[in-house]
Amino acid sequence: MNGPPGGRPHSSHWGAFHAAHDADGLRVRPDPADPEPSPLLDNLPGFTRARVTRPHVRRGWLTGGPGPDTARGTDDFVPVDWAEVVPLLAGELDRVRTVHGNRAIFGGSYGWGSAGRFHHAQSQVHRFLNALGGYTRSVNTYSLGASRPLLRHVVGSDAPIAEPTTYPVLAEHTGLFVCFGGMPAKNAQVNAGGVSRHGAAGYLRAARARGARFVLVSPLRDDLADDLDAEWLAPEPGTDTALMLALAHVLLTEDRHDEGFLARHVTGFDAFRGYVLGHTDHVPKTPDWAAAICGIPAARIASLAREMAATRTMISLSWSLQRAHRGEQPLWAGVALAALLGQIGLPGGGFGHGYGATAGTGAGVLPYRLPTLPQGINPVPDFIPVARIADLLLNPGGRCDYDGQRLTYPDIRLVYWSGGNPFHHHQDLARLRRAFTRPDTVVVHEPYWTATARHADIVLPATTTLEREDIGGAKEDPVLIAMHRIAEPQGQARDDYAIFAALAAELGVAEEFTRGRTARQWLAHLYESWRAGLAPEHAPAEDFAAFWPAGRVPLRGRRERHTLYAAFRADPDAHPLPTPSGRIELFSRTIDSFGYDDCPGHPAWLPQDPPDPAFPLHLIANNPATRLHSQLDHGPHSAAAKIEGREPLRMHPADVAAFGLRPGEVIRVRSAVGSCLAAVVPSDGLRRGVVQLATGAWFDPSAPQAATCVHGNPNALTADVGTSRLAQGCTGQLARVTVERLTAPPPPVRAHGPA
Ligand SMILES: Nc1nc2c(c(=O)[nH]1)N[C@H]1C(S)=C(S)[C@@H](COP(=O)(O)OP(=O)(O)OC[C@H]3O[C@@H](n4cnc5c(=O)[nH]c(N)nc54)[C@H](O)[C@@H]3O)O[C@H]1N2
Ligand SMILES: Nc1nc2c(c(=O)[nH]1)N[C@H]1C(S)=C(S)[C@@H](COP(=O)(O)OP(=O)(O)OC[C@H]3O[C@@H](n4cnc5c(=O)[nH]c(N)nc54)[C@H](O)[C@@H]3O)O[C@H]1N2
Ligand SMILES: [Mo]
Repeated sequence: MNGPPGGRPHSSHWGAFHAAHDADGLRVRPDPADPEPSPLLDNLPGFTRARVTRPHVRRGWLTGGPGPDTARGTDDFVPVDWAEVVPLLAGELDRVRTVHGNRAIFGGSYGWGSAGRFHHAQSQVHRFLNALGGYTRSVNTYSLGASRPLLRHVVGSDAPIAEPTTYPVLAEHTGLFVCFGGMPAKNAQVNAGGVSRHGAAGYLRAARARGARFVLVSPLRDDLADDLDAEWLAPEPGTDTALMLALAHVLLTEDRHDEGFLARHVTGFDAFRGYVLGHTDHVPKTPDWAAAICGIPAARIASLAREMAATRTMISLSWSLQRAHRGEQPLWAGVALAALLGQIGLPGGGFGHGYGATAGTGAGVLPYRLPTLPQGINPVPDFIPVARIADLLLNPGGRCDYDGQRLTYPDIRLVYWSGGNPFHHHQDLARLRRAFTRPDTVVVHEPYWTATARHADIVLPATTTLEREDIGGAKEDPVLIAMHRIAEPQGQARDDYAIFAALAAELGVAEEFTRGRTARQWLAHLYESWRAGLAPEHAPAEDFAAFWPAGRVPLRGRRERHTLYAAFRADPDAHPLPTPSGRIELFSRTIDSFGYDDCPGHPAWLPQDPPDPAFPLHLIANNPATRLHSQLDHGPHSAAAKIEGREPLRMHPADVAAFGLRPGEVIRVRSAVGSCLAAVVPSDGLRRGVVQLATGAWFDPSAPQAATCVHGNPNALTADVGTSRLAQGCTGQLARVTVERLTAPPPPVRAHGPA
């Protein structure tokens, strides 16, 4: 028996656990050291369902060969053997790189895949494609598409994301949390790479017990835990920038801003002040002005600004704020507001970006890297901002503005996806379907018959982590976990590594890809070379032979008490920020020089599309409480929240009545882009006029006459446009919709069934 009784050690993005698998199914026991294990663990027993159990090739591709095909996504699949599919795919990869060049291969393959340092699907696919001569890649993420490019200009790096002030410091020092977009407990269940101790909620409770106050600024009340007794201010979605500018207006006109901090630590204050006071555009950003936009009373805006100036205040800016049209602005305005308060660099003050977004944000990070599979070198210079995938496929040779550059889209002939689900993560899925008809060949490695697998030509069955061995760890977590095999591979599923190794052998690059190592030898190699490179005070005493049966080793040196920008505050000349000015840039000459009207040189409230009476409701398409993205949507915990198999749409009871709907009824939600079905759940935890439909229900276009998606995937409704020309980030968080009753019984959901 390996590991403690009750199963073997393993890990996931939502928690560490022990598990055993036998004829009765999967039994999962959360890590005993975890103070608040995530109920997402309850989805794991779903891992045997909806599986791809052998390689499949789309019939039209098998008979007609590679080429654009509108049947992609509706055609049927032919099961084939590994011995047949490996040379077939190797031949196609070779054809594309020889005839069209490596830039014709899109290998960005964005997605979270699974926890585990070696079988990390992105590292595997990138390493493989680099061994073949490279690929067109993607930059940035759907999580933080606007943030990273913007923060590089404003504070010079992504330190607010990577190393925010840690929770123990907040729990001790913060007097007032003003949380734009909340700090949702549902999201802190998850951490990229894993989390063995869920601590965020406990630290916030400790702050509350000490007397800290919480103000939640969000259209949804459950974006902050009930036990924090928060005041709930529910703005119109997408209007936080106006609210922040009005808070700044109060600080400036009442002389509550910190002149000393602004003089020493900030550049561009004059430009920002002139804009806020209305000197440049004759529109003073007063509380009355903002109240008309965001719906929060002017008097409360004014009093909140005074409270913020009088207290040690943490301005918490959620990641969701920037996943929207012009999403750069609320983040930049939030930084500007914090700069005016002058508490940046003080314990518990300033701003944070992403508290509650993941378990790791604020937990403190290790000062060294974890074992990582090297990806090799990609000699192809072409890239896209990640959310421009449909544009790329639809417009070969087309142009795209991005962060001062003008990119040209390569002519993509082959798309390779492993560890991601674009038919989960991308917007306007009907348009993505059209985009996926354009390449010659689409290859997908998947454990499950996701919509992405169904839109491929070649589908290769991948193992889940439960069926293989790996090393689990994250830079915010205190242990490295030996992820033991829990179950045998389903059907003919193979590890991504084994699939790529077979293709590499066929293509003559086996040595480059595998270095002659088995998967187990790679684990030992990655562990030992990592351990050898660590400082003695950090290096684990255990060698691999001791680590593996022990199931875990401690990771030492995590910076648990850290204050963002403390050194910069103390001496901005000795510790300048990596911006052109060395200061926080409230006006950026660089951004200004790009001449983008959708992202000017300072934070601004940019004109919005006028409300369309045909789509009177704001849709919030946020990250789901009951699963990670689309993963294990067929698992018991996710399934339990559905109604008649449809995703729940939360709606204010007054809106339910106004639209003449019944609780639990399956209805159609429609936007200018498409429609989906969903089940009505009344809730007074939303602002009126706002509806909420989480992401992650598997896209099911099986009955196009009823709706673009009959299951409830909100990306059937969201628009495929970038945040701005600066960052081109994902804008999937918000959409304008309407709801309507069905005139016929809803068609069945087939998303989790066989292909
Ligand atoms: N409308 C809207 N859309 C959004 C968002 C939003 O707020 N609103 N949020 C966005 C955000 S922040 C993100 S990060 C994205 C998430 O988008 P994704 O990361 O693409 O979503 P996942 O469901 O995690 O997809 C991972 C896929 O990898 C597969 N997989 C798991 N392990 C392995 C493996 O070992 N090998 C292989 N080959 N496959 C594996 C899983 O089965 C799953 O299909 O979605 C974005 N989309
Ligand atoms: N359980 C679970 N946890 C997750 C994930 C998951 O899929 N499931 N995904 C993980 C990933 S990849 C990421 S990137 C993070 C995402 O972290 P976030 O992007 O912060 O998470 P979301 O849930 O999309 O949005 C948080 C909240 O923002 C609020 N909001 C939306 N629009 C506005 C607005 O205009 N103004 C204001 N003030 N508030 C608004 C919504 O009510 C929403 O619930 O979550 C991570 N954690
Ligand atoms: Mo994300």
